Amino acid sequence: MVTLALSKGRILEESIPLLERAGIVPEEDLAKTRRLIVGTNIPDVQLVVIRAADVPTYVRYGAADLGIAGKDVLLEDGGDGLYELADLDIARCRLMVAEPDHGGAGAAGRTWTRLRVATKYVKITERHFAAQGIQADIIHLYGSMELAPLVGLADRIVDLVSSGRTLAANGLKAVEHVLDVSAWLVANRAAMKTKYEALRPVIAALAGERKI
Ligand code: PRT
Ligand code: MG
Repeated sequence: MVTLALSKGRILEESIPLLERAGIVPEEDLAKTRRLIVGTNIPDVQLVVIRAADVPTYVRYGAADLGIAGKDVLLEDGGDGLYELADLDIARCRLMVAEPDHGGAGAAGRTWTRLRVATKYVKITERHFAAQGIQADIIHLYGSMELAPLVGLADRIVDLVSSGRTLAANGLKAVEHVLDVSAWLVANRAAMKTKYEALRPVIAALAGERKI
């Protein structure tokens, strides 16, 4: 059995047409089903649909042989035990540093001195600022980073931007580019040795070389 882990949410939306082009047809509508394990038209291929941030963990431990995950999630995870096989060129966006358009609430009444940055991407953000010689205090949030500078929780945020509408709607502007992001096909390192014959056609189909 080959198990492919898919990221829920916006990567899933773009993974569905990718599977279709690869000739892999899920037995249930992935956008609607409540099942977490879904079989496919290929007898030895099954899908698991999980939180985006959990994909590297499933693949690392071999609970899934293959996975589709954003480069943002992979870099933050560190990628131990994984091979990054192919850029699937879906779910494209940019990881950016952003700040209030007009100075913001943080600056005036604030009691802290060091730069405060709110983000879901603690490791990537630490590395980004350290590379510029800036010691930033990183505030770890799980979502809605755009709110943090508006209520004086942080000076800046590091978050994903695609159309730019979310930043604009909250009076923020992108000031630095951190990383170009897209979803990648990843594999468990051990499975690439022990199950290569089974994985090969699935990898080739997903990477767009030939239908399964
Ligand atoms: O539910 P969970 O907490 O696990 O994740 P989530 O709800 O934050 O995001 P989800 O599951 O929909 O997908 C996350 C993955 O999609 C990321 O890891 C990226 O690889 C990829 N991706 C691509 C994006 C975006 N584009 C994106 N624009 N993930 C999030 N966004 C958000 C961004 O955080 C911001 O709030 O969309 C907003 C900005 O969009 P614009 O168009 O207004 O600029
Ligand atoms: Mg979500």
